[in-house]
This record gives sequence, C-alpha cells and structure tokens, in this order.
Amino acid sequence: MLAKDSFNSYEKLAIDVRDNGVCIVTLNRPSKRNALDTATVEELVQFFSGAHRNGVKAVVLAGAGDHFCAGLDLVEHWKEDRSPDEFMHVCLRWHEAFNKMEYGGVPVIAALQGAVVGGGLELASAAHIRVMDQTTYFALPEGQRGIFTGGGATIRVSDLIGKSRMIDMILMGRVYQGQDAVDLGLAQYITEGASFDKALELADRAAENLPLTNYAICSAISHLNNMSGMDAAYAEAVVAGVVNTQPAARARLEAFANKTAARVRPND
Ligand code: 1HE
Repeated sequence: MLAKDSFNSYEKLAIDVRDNGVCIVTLNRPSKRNALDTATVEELVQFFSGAHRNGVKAVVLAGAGDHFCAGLDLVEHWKEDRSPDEFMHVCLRWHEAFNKMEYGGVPVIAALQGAVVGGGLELASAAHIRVMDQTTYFALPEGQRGIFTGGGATIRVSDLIGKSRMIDMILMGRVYQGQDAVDLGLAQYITEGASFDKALELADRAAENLPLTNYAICSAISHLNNMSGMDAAYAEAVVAGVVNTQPAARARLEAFANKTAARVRPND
C-alpha cells in the first residue's frame, strides 16, 4: 500500500504519486538547470531511503526545464569555500543518495533531456535505466572546471562505458549525444519525442512485476556484481531461493503451466 502522506514534505523535489505505485520525482530548480545543492541531495536521500518501505513500485526521475541536471551546484560550492573535510562529507551524502537509488530495490528510470553533465551524469548513472532524447548530451566538465568527480562517476560511468572512455571524457571534456551515446551504454533508449513519455511507459511496465522480483533485480544484481564470481554465484542462489519460491509467483507460474500466460515472442 502506497503511503502517499510520506511525500508531502519535499521542497526541492516535485513528487507526483500515481495510483499504480509509480512516483515521478522531478528535480525542480530549472532556473539553475537543476544543479545539485546540498538541500536537493538531502531530499534525494530522504526519498530513496524510504521508497521501498513506502510502497513505491517504480520511479521516473526527471528534471524540470530544458536540462536534466547541471551537476554540482558550483555557485554554492564557490560561496561556501569548503574545507577538504567538509567537501568529503558533501560527497558522502551524494553517495548515500545514489547508493539508495541503485541498491534500494525499486526500479528507477531516468528521463533525460539537455545537459546530463558532471554530477548530473553521476545521478543518472545511479538509475537502473536511462532514456535520452534528441536534445540529451552527456559530459564530465570537471576536468575543465579545475575539480574532480565526487559522486561516483569513477565507478558508475566507468562501469557503463569503460575506464578509458571515462578518462577521455573527463580529460578532454568530450561530449556524447545521439545514437553514439546509446551504443556506448550511457543510455539504453533514445526517443524521437520526449524521453519522459518513454520513461513513464517503462516505469508503468516495471511496476507490473512482483515487488520482490523487482527488489532482487534492482538491488541484488548490483551487490552481486561487487562480489567475486564464487561468492556471487552462491549469493545468487540464495536470492533465487527467496524470490523464486514467493507465494505471489505461484499464480503466474500456474498460468504458464495452464497455457494461459503470454509466451515470449520476437518483436513484430
Ligand atoms: C548553475 C549550474 C551549476 C547552471 N551550478 N549554478 N557541471 C558543469 O560544469 C555545468 C555547468 N553549467 C553549464 O555548463 C550550463 O549552465 C548548462 C549547459 C547546464 C546550461 O546552459 P544555459 O545557457 O542554459 O544556462 P546558464 O546561463 O549557463 O545558467 C543558467 C543559470 O543556472 C545561471 O544562474 P543565474 O542565477 O545566473 O541565472 C547559472 O549560474 C545556473 N547554473 N549550472 C550552479 N552547475 C560531487 S562532485 C560533482 C562534480 C560536478 O558536478 S562539477 C559541475 C559540472
């Protein structure tokens, strides 16, 4: 049961709760190109820490305006003139938010348009699926700004496109867009129209899966990938032991056995 009241206390994020359990979470600072200030990151921590517990079935993560996210709020960072210790703790809160996304067990589909740069790409790469459109472009401008990534790009962007390409992106300020970005793995889908519509369609479809199955897909796979092969195989068997015997799956298995369930067919 979706705890709708849990989503009333947000100021930086706009949260739209739909009847099927899909939540649309929108970064809502379009005048600042949705740059991530500390308050926004705290709201991301809050939302994603409670998403599964609050009954959220899937999330569309979007950005208001023409750009998904311009990354770290550089103006806040400049004004605060942070110490190394302070900025380490800023980064740790980013990791808290992004880890809750990736490992939280709720499918997160990012709807990307315009700039997905720096920390914006770090945020997008913590989603399980990225949908881009014809306006979307990806970059890591940190190299040119005199700073470095601190929100997980060295891990997640490397994971998506490989270490060498990530190094090239940050060293050269290289921009990827269009089909190239999909071919490299920065996004899984590219749309002619708004990425949001496709992201919502995917979230609606993901929300039809059993929650425990989605929990395994959107938590266990990431955990298992951090383990040695032997340990991952063992842990995968344990997860499958729990998920594949869940009572809620019996009706779906019975439908297959009775030949009433849809068969897997090639696309038209
Ligand atoms: C910002 C930010 C920001 C815009 N922090 N305020 N990220 C970057 O290096 C990207 C920096 N941003 C840009 O390159 C451009 O702003 C965009 C390509 C995203 C958009 O361009 P445009 O022409 O539509 O907007 P603009 O005129 O540059 O900016 C509009 C306003 O948004 C302006 O504020 P205003 O009060 O003067 O109107 C900008 O200051 C503001 N704005 N981007 C703060 N990023 C944990 S480590 C993570 C490391 C990083 O993420 S490094 C950041 C990389």
